[in-house]
Parts: sequence; structure tokens; C-alpha cells
Amino acid sequence: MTHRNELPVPTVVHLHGGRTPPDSDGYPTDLVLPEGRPPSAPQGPHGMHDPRAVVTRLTRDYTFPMEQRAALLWYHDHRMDFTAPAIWRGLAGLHIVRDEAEDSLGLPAGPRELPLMIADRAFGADGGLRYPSLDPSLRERPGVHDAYLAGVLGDVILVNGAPWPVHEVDAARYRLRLLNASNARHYELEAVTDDGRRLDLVQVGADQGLLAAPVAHRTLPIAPAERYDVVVDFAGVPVGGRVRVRNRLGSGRTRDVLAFRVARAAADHSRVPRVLSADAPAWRRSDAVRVRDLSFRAGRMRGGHGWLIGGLPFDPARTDVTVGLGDVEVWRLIADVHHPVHLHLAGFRVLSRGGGPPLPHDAGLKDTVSLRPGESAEIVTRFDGYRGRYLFHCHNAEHEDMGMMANLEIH
Ligand SMILES: [Cu+2]
Repeated sequence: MTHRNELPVPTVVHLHGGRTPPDSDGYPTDLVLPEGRPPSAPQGPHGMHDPRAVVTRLTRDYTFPMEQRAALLWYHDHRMDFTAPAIWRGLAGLHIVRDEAEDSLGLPAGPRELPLMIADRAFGADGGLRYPSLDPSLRERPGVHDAYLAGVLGDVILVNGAPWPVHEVDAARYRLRLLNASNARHYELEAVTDDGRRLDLVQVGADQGLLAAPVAHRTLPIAPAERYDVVVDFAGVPVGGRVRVRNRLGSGRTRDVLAFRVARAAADHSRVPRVLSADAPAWRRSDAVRVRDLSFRAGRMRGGHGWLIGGLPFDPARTDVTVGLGDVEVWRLIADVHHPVHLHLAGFRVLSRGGGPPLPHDAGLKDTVSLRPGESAEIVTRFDGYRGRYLFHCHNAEHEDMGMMANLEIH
């Protein structure tokens, strides 16, 4: 993939959930500079130097081998210190990986498969996007005004770029491929009919592809960067009726997300098989050669507020975690407030949450786990595929820009 930067600021592309070689993974200092600006020394936060950065001007070629399970991935900007405003302004999109095993299941397809990118935004009176940057040109000074240190929320809910859309459907099963592309907003989704009935959200896939077997939810929490693949059956809804997808964590108009209007009766030959896949790795705790503890907490950074991993703000020149290629590890993550923790390259499983078993929506292979306030979780993964420098970080995009990233070296 050739990426051409025609913006006035540096960019870099990360394919979230991709099993990507390190030089194509969109490391935050591997910048593609705009035309006309000479490549200078790669800069980290406030001039921090990264000797390993590979900086180009105008274009860069990325290699995405796609040697991975079928899954809904997404790509977005990952520029050092400025990821949050770049995603807010639209540098993000969906990327679907398919395979024959998935195609053969008979899940709803064609017009009955809907990729849905959910994101909150705020707009000014002129209709332009509003974001509280300290430097709205996004050239020099990173960060947001103090009131937004916890993350930036919008008061308009967009789905695939449209505010609160209404989609016409047949009275049949639909496969909804959900991404929460919001910078900081969490959702707990429910699908409610006109007479107040909740439709089942039958989960068939997680961040990294199909589950072993479907899991039915009445409500479904979805944190920034998480994806859920769910089947909803509109067959029991009368023609002319509506199904509203709402966010139980929202208030006022942010309670609404989108709606479906059942337009017509229709034949439905789709199915949700009892067994969906058998190819997802099933690492056990006893496979792990190491257990690590990593805290995600507020702290001080460069004399101001920061968000820290293991007590430290991000430094591209420091290796935080070194793992051996092929090693299985257990990571114990602990949070102060909500932090959706994302690991590049490697999908993982949730082993435990708050000392107890994982929750129903933790099923399957994931690449982002949502830690709730004060909560700990254990994940298990095997670091394979490529050697090199990768990242893990909080996917509250403002936390990420304020230090909550760390380096993972696979050797
Ligand atoms: Cu965070």
C-alpha cells in the first residue's frame, strides 16, 4: 500500500489488529512528512530524539501481508503526540479481512452485512469539526485544554460519518460489524424495539475474528478501538417498526446511536452455526514463560498531567518490555480509570478480570481489552510473526497522546 500525505502535517498509518512487519506497523515516529518540508531529525515528544525512526517525505510504502484470521481491522493515524486530533478529523477507516472458512458459514452477507464505524464528534456553528487542541494547526504544541485531560467527548454520534442514521432493513438476520472509533467514549449498546423489547445481540466475532461459538448478549459494552461482530434478527419486528440501537452509558441525545426501520418481509437463508471456528489459538496460563505486571495510571509528565504505564510516560528511545519470539506470556494489567489497552501485532485472550473469570464479552481472540476503573485483568498471548519494535498503549486517544504508550521489543 502506498500512502501519500497531502496534508500540511506529518502522518503515519497503523493498521490496527494487523499482523504487520515492524517497518510497516506505523510506529509514531516513522513519519511521512508533507511536501516541501525537509525531513529533519525525527522528533519525539517535545523534541525527544528517536534514532530508529524512518522518516520519509510525501509517500511511504507499507506491506500488509494479511497472513491472519478473517477479522474487522481498522487503520488510523498514529503520529507521535497528535494521534487523537488526527483520528477526530477523519484519518481512520475500516479494513475487512475475509477467508473461505468464514464465507462458508452462511452468516448474513451482501447487503445484510453492515460494517458500522461508531464515533462521537463535536461541531462548531459553521459545521466544522471542533476539537480542543492547544495548537489547532497541529504543527507544534501537542495536547488539549485542561478540561479534556481525561479524553475528548463529542455530543453528536456518527455512524459511518452520518449523525444518528436510520437504515432500512428486511425482516431478516443482519450481521453488524461494529467498531468503536471514538477517541474516549464508551458505549453499552442495546437494540430496542418500539414496544421496548430488547433484541439479542448474538456475538459471532471479537477484535481478531470469529469466536468458537456464538454468545448472546442483551447489552454489549464496547470501548474505544474494540470491534464486535454481532448478528441481530429483525424477523420478529413488524413491518414498519423500528429498532433503535442505544447507548445505555449516554445521556440526552448521546443515548441514541442509530436506528433500523423494518421495511419489508423477506426470505432469509442465513444461519448462525453452533460452531463458528476451531482455529483460534488457546494458550493456557501454564504455557507462559513469564508473568508481567503493568499499571495504567495518571501521573506527572514533563511538569504537567500525564498518563503513565508502569509509572513512566512514553519514550521512543526506551525499551519497556523485551520478549522472545515465540514466547507465551501472561500480562497482569491494572487501571486507575477506564483504559482500553491495545497490543500491536499479537492477538490475546482474556484470562481473568478482577480476580474472577472473564466476562461474556471477553470471549475470543482480542487485541484491545477494556479495563474498568480500579480493575485488573490478565491476558495471555504468544509473541510470534515478526521480530522488531512494536507498541502497546491505551486506546483512549487522548491518554495515548499524553504518554500512555510503551515499547515492546520482540527479539
Ligand atoms: Cu487510558
